Amino acid sequence: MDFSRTDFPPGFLFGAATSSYQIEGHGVGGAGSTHWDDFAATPGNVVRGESGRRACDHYQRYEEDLDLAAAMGLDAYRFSTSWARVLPEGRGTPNPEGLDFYDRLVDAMLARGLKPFATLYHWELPSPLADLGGWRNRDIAGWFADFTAVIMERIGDRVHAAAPINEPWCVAWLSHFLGLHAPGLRDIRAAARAMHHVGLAHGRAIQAMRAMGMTNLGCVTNHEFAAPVDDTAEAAAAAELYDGIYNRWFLGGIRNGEYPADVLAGLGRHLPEGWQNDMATISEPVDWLGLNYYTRKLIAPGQSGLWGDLREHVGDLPQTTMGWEIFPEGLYHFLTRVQADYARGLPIYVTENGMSADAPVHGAQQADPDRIAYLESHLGQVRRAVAEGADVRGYFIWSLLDNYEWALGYDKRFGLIHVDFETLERTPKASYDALKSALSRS
Ligand code: IFM
Repeated sequence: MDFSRTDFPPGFLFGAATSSYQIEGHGVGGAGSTHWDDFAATPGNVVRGESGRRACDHYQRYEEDLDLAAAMGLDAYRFSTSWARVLPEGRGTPNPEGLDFYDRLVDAMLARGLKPFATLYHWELPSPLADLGGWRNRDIAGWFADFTAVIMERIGDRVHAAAPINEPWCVAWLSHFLGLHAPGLRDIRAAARAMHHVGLAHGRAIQAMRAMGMTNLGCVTNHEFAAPVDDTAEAAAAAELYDGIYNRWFLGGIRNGEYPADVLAGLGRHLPEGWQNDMATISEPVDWLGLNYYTRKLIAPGQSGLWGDLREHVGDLPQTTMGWEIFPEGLYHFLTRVQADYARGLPIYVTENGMSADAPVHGAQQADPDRIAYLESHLGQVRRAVAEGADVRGYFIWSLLDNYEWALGYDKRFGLIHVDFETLERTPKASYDALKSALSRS
């Protein structure tokens, strides 16, 4: 990779990101059942019915994984805490093994000089809370604040930074309107409630952490560049609405205390009564903004004529094995947009960026030249945004390890480190070596 640390502002952090359910192995350590276990056990939802039961067995191999992260020269490690591992019933009595695990994990990061960036929720809702309506139930904000207090009582004194919820769009829209992630609902009222309650839970968690004296609290939203599929006015309107639902709803709530009018026009009548009274909590001040970015979509209106019926098309740019187009300029777009419209003095982190790729083995080495090119081109767009005034303080690669890619099971490989899911052996890929040598360059 053709860059060195001096190409970025002083103190710029390079990191890698993972999440609990995708790597830990939820079958061990007393973790409770999650709605992803239930979703995966339902035929047709997940490739081969795969779950996170064993995953990468990070729960028992975290020392080896953090050794590899530190040896790469990373400054920070973004991880998440599983609600169901800490509170198997979602509420009530904590699982001491779960608390001990995150305690050890944070200490292991610090021992290796890795700054811990914690995310409280990366999608594994405890099944007993799903039984109560999950993200459709307003009470989830309180349950989540209570979970926040329990886990942060244990590790909050040592994490460098914390954010409540990873990718609210996935938690709400992908899972309750599109039905592609747990709980697999396709229902506009459920989606609207989840779109609101996820923000409310975020705000309540920020309040809980502030009350404990924690600092450096942020949010992590995901973003997709939406372009009209053709030059019709209908396609332009569809892309604009897609952008509103995906890219403007959550940051609008969190940073401006208001939802975008174009999305409210369709979703408003499905929101819970009195939602306006929650906006002050949702917009509780944060200290940094984290952006996850991977691709662009070409958007067309759907056939039904119903509000929210939007079709995604793939253009003719090179694609990853997810079928996602590679569009680095999109990262520049979002960094400069967030700087202009939402940051107001807050620093920005790229909290996820990376690609899935199959890596042929050459000798002992997993060759992944496409990933090297992807990372290099996106880092180039970060530099471009920084040169134009965006206050970007760090960049986290998704992901440290090949892992459980949700509904796509173990087929899609995002890691800098190859994982053999039979033997669980870890093998650094060529991208790992390329990054390591770039980070050591002076
Ligand atoms: O694997 C996911 C992760 O859980 C959230 N952000 C996108 C990644 C790739 O799909």
